[in-house]
Amino acid sequence: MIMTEKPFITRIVPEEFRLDGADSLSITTVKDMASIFLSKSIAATMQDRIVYRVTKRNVPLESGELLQCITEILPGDCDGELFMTKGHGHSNSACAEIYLGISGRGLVLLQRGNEFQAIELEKYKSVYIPGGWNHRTVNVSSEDPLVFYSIWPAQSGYDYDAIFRNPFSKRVFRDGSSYKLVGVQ
Ligand code: S6P
Ligand code: ZN
Repeated sequence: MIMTEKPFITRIVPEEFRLDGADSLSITTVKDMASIFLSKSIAATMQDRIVYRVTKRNVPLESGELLQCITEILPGDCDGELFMTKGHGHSNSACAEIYLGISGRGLVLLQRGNEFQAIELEKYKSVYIPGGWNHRTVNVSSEDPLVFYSIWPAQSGYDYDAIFRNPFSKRVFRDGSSYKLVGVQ
């Protein structure tokens, strides 16, 4: 079994919203989320818009190891539905996760069966996501990016189908200078 042997550091680069020491960058556009935003027709007209960037530090995907990343969700919306991550569950449903707000204002949507919660995320606030809860993050600011740090077990895995098997009960839309949660039929 290959494990991380030596201590290492990462650092959040101020105003660049990325993790120095990360070894992967992924960029998600509206096109990548065509099946996720409610308005498929408007999504089709803004396919190249970047919704979020993730810089992640990889480690061996072994028990005991920890992954970490910075997610930057840009301000914006698709026909009023605020920019957000795709959302997922962990393939290994025993695995929890911690989000720590770095800057901006957001909401963490959490769904387990019929249970739904929306928890506000802001600078220096952490949200503990227990295993078994699907999670998605929404940028509720119309001006600033939402930036947060995540740390989770390397053996979590990503289950992106989980949000289709058990959709979030609410979506988040712009409401003037604020936001509103709208129930999904
Ligand atoms: C990983 C953790 C985050 C998300 C990232 C992007 O377990 O929850 O790092 O991967 O915020 O979201 P998503 O839903 O596209 O993976
Ligand atoms: Zn996760």
